[in-house]
Amino acid sequence: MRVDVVTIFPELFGAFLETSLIGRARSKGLLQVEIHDLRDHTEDRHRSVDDEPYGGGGGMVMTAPPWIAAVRRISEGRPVRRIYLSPQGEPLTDAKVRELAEAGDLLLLCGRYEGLDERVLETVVDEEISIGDYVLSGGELPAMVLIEAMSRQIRGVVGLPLSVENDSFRAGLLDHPQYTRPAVVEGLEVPAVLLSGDHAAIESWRREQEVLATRRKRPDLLARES
Ligand code: 9WO
Repeated sequence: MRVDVVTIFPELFGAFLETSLIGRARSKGLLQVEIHDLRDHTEDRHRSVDDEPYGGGGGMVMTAPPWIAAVRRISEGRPVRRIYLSPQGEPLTDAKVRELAEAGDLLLLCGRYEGLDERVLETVVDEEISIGDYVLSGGELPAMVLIEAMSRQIRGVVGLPLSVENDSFRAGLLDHPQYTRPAVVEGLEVPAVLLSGDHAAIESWRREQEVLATRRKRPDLLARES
């Protein structure tokens, strides 16, 4: 899968793209990520990308022409889903991540300031996605969240297929608690069943813990199931 990203802060993606999971996916050829500087698609001497909002109100709005030029040039002649990351978007869920990971190539628009001129959305954006109900300073972190979540769903990216299969949300439940050495921490022991060697008992304990954790921390997930 190929993901193109348009931003005025391309350097924000450097360490992210080189690090573990994403770096491995890219070097295996399973994921291709191309970062584009919006300013490379401006026509004026100052490479400007923002202007005052019509109607006043302060702050700055990103102008339409560089965005329209960038998106058209990058997606020319191939099918690409063009996605704007914004708080006004459709909420990102596990199901949506899986859908996008299988959808083919994507182009992510990372806005800044008070957002994009609405005519960009009307002409070169297919959908708007939100990673949660809060406002950040731009769409770059949400783009990285989306890329990382999708990359985990691409076959061969995560080492053991089991570790994705067992992920939280696969069954609509939260994960069970996890323990590793040492056996005692601050006087707290590991649940005895995990040391029993009884794999069936361990499995049923884990399933029970998943339901208990979900009921206690995210009852809305159980309500959604039934
Ligand atoms: C900034 C602002 C300042 C004064 C009054 C209103 C305002 N709205 C915004 C705003 O929403 N800016 C956004 C910054 C414009 C689009 C890029 N930015 C962004 C994306 N912030 N948060 C996101 C985001 C994206 C996806 N999921 C969650 C948050």
